[in-house]
Amino acid sequence: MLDKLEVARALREIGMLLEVKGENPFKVRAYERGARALEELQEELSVVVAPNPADRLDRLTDLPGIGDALAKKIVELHQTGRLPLLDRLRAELPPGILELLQIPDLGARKIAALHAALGVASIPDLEAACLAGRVREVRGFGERSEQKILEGIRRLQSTEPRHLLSEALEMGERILAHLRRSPAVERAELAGSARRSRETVGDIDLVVASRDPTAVSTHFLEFLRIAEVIGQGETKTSVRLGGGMQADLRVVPPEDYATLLHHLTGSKAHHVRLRGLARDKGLTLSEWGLIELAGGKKLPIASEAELYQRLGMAWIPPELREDQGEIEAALAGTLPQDLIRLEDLQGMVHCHTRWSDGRATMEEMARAAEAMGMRYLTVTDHSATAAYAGGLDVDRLERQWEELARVQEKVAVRLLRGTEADILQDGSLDWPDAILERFDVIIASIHSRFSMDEEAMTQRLVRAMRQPVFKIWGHALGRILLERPPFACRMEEVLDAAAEGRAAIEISGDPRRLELEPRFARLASQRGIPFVISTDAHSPEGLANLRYGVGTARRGWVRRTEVLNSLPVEEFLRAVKPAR
Ligand code: DGT
Ligand code: CA
Ligand code: CA
Ligand code: ZN
Repeated sequence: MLDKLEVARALREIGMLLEVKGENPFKVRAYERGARALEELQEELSVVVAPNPADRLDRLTDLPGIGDALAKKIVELHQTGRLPLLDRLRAELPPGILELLQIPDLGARKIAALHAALGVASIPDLEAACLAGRVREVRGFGERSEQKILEGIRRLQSTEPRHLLSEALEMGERILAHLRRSPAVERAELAGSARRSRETVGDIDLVVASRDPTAVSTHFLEFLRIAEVIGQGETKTSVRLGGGMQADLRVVPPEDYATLLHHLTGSKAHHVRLRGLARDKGLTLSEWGLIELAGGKKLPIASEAELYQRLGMAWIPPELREDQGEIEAALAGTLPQDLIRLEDLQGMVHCHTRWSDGRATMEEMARAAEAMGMRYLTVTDHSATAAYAGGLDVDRLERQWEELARVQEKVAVRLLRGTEADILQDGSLDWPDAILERFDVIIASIHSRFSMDEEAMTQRLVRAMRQPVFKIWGHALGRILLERPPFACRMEEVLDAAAEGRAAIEISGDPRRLELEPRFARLASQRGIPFVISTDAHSPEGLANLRYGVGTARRGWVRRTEVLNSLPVEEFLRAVKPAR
C-alpha cells in the first residue's frame, strides 16, 4: 500500500513521463494537480479511500482537481502500489530520463527534443553531448544553452543528498556485520555523522583495523548491496549502495585505529578546536595520528580515551562532538557523567494500536514492549479530531479501556491509559475536561494547521501549556525530516510556558521526526524541563526506534535524571498525572 505522498510522487512521475513523451499539456497538468491535492490532504489516504467502493470515489473526487478517472488511478496505486499506465511509461522511456528534469531550465519539452535528436537518456549522456558540442546543433538550443546546461549539471552534482539516520545505521550495521566476518578484520566501527547520531547522514564512514588491507577491501566488495564501486585504493574504498547511499571504508594497521576512528567520527568543527589545543601542547593532530611537532615522533594512542587524555581532557561521547561547549566542559571536568542510555529506560511512552492508526493490537504492542524488557507502556491512540488517523471518541475510548483491562490480565508490562490529544487551533485539548482527568498519560501534539504564523502558533502553544492537564508536549515542532520543516513559533517563549506549567517534552525516536532538536533540548534543560523519550510506534517493530530517540537526546546533552521514563512506573505516573 502506498500512502498519500507516495501516490502523489507516482502521479508526478506519470505527468513528467507524459510530458517528456510530448503528450497534451492538459493531461500532464491534471496529474500534477492531482499530486498537489494529495500532498495538501490533511487526512491519510486510507481514510478518504473508504472500504465501500462507491463511497471512496466520492470522497476523492471532492478534492480539487481530482475527477473520476484520476480517482480510480489513485485508489489502484494506494491499494496495489502499481498502475499499468506507469509501468508502461517506465518501460517506454529510459530510466535516467527523469533525473534530467532536475537540471534547472531544462523542462520536459526540451528533454524530449534532446532525446529524439541525440538519444540523450541520462545526465551523463547529456553532459557528454554538451562537451562534444552536439547540443547546440539541435533546434531550439545554442552555444549559450549548452553552457547553461553544463553549469546546471555541475551544480546538481555538488549538492549531495542526505539520508535518514535510521537508514544509514541499518545499512552501516549490515556492512559492519559483513566486515566482521572476515578473519582479516581485527576491529571495525562506524564513524562519521552516523556514529554521532546526526538526524540525517550524507554518507556512511567505516573504519577497520587490519594487517591485510587487500583482503579487507576484497571482502568488503563482496557485500551484496553494493551497486557501484566509486573508488578503490590501497586502504580506501568508496562504493555506492543499492538505494543510492555512499559508503567510504578506510583500513589501517591496529596501532593507528583509534586515531583514525576519532578523525573520521568528526565533526569537523570539533576537530578544528582539538587541533588548536594539540598545537598549544607542541603536537599536531590529523588523520595520521598525534605527532610531536619537534622531531615528528608519533605518539602511541590505543584508544579515543587516551587521545583525549593526551589533550588534557576526558573522553567525549561522539554525540557531543559538535563544538557546542563539549570541549570546554571536558577541559573543566564538567561533562555530564550520566547521559541517558538505552538501558536506562523502563517505560515505553507514546504508541498507537489498531484503535487508531496503529497496525497491531494492544496485546501485540504490550508483548513486544515486554520482550524489550519494558516495565510499562503508555497506550496513546489519537483523539477524535485526528479523524484521518481513526481518532477515538468517548464511546470508543471507554471500550478501549475495557480491552486494556482485559489485556492487562495477560501481560506483566503495566499498561497505562493514555491518549495523544490534538492541540486544537485555540490551544485547547481535544477531549472533554472530565475525560482528560481520567487519563494516566496525556501527550498533546499538533497535527493540523502547521502554517499558522509565528504569533498565532506561539499563542496556541502557550495557551495549551497553561492547562494543568498539559503534561507532555508530543513531537514538538512537527517537522518531518527531508520533507517538512518545523513550524514557526517563538521557541523560548513556549519553553518558558512549558517550564511554568511543569510539562515535559517528548524526544521522539520516530526516524522521520527525531524531535526535539538538540539545541532546543538544551534550552529546555536550562529551564528544568524534563523529557520523555518515545517511539511514536505504530507497530511492534516501531518500538525498536527507541534507540534513535536516545541518540537524539544524547545530542541534546540529556541526562538520565531528566528523563521521566527512566523512572519506575509509580514515580513516572506521579510525574505525568494530569491534574486540574
Ligand atoms: P555527513 O557524511 O555529511 O553526514 O557528515 P560526516 O561528519 O560524516 O562527514 P564526512 O563523511 O564528510 O567526513 C567524515 C569525518 O571525517 C568528518 O566528520 C570529519 C572528518 N573530515 C572530513 N573532512 C575533513 C576535513 O577537511 N578536515 C577535518 N579536520 N576533518 C575532516
Ligand atoms: Ca559521513
Ligand atoms: Ca565520508
Ligand atoms: Zn502524533
